[in-house]
Amino acid sequence: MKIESAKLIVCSPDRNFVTLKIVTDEGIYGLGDATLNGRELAVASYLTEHVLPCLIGRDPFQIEDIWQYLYRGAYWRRGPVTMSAIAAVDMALWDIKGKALNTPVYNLLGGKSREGVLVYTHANGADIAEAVDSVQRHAAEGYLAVRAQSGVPGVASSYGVPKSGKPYEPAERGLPSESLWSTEKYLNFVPKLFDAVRKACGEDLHLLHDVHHRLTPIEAARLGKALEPYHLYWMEDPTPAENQDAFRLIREHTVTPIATGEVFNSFWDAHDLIRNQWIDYLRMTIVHGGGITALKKAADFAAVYQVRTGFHGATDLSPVTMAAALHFGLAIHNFGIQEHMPHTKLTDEVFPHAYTFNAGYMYPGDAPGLGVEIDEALAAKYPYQRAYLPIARKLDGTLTDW
Ligand code: GCO
Ligand code: MG
Repeated sequence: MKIESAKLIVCSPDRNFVTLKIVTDEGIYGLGDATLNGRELAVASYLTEHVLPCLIGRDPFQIEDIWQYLYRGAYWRRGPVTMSAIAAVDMALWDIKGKALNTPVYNLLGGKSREGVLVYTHANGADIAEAVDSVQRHAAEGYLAVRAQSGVPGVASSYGVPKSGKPYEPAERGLPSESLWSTEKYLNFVPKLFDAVRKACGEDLHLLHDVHHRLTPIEAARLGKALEPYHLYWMEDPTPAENQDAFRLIREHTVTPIATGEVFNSFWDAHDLIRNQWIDYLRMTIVHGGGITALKKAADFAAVYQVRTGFHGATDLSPVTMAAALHFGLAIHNFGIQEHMPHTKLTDEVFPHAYTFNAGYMYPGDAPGLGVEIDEALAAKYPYQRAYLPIARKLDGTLTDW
């Protein structure tokens, strides 16, 4: 079998997605996600101009060799654009191999290690009462793990809280919007939020919280300590992670579990965090981290240190990445939890898929390959629209981490 052609499908059914389709001379094709929220066309161009011409004629079964060819062969290494492009090719090749061998991708990764993939979803509210209500509604839908975010009094447009009654969506069409941030108000507020949520929801529900990279290490240590009575499943991205050593300080002060890595694009971004056991969950994602091939190596390294996976799964990762993450999570031994932020109905129509949700778990389904399709005619009705993630400023106007 040889790769005969490859093309990109850029569409915007409620939000932007970049999808790679690789077709073989035997008529089998594979899909890969190449979506990098707010920088979509950079990856599309990297693929069409520089990667796809090199794939034609290659054996799609040589997944490892093609991965090395695109990573080492470029000479210039890492970065979210490069690694998302490699990831898209990698996902499409695993999809092709599964279809060619008539088996789901989880079987190619070692087979089922569990029956279902535990997922968490997002709850949010403008204030504590709304946030508690939202957590309870998601628990009633069957979720066993819920991330809780709330508007912080005195801070307009807090992270994770939608502006209108719509579900929270990180990117917005048009130019970047600005949101406000106050560490002082946030730090005083969050323990009150989790006190209320725990009291209302009982001891058994797994609760998570995303700090979204906004605290210094010592501030994060204070938050982790203050949240200990509510035994969170994790505190996410407590501080930016360029300096991996920053997590040592947090770790020395709190037993609240720590998850990080959704913005990482290479195993090396996580290497010190894992080998020093400064984190509990690795949040890298298949689309931004170089694909299934790269993440399998990262997960196996993490397993040695009892670090588990907790992969990113926001709406900016397409159903193709979601499927890949579910096959991956079903197969690897050190799986922890998978984020599930459901896509809109329209997105699900553009990407019909075999995966399902039931009673707190997701299932990739038994279709060969990844089990996701793309309706190209429908996708063509929703062309790309420029969109950006917001930026954040402190109350005095200083630009800070969003
Ligand atoms: C999460 C996230 C996201 C990101 C988004 C950026 O934990 O789900 O932090 O909502 O902000 O994916 O594109
Ligand atoms: Mg996050």
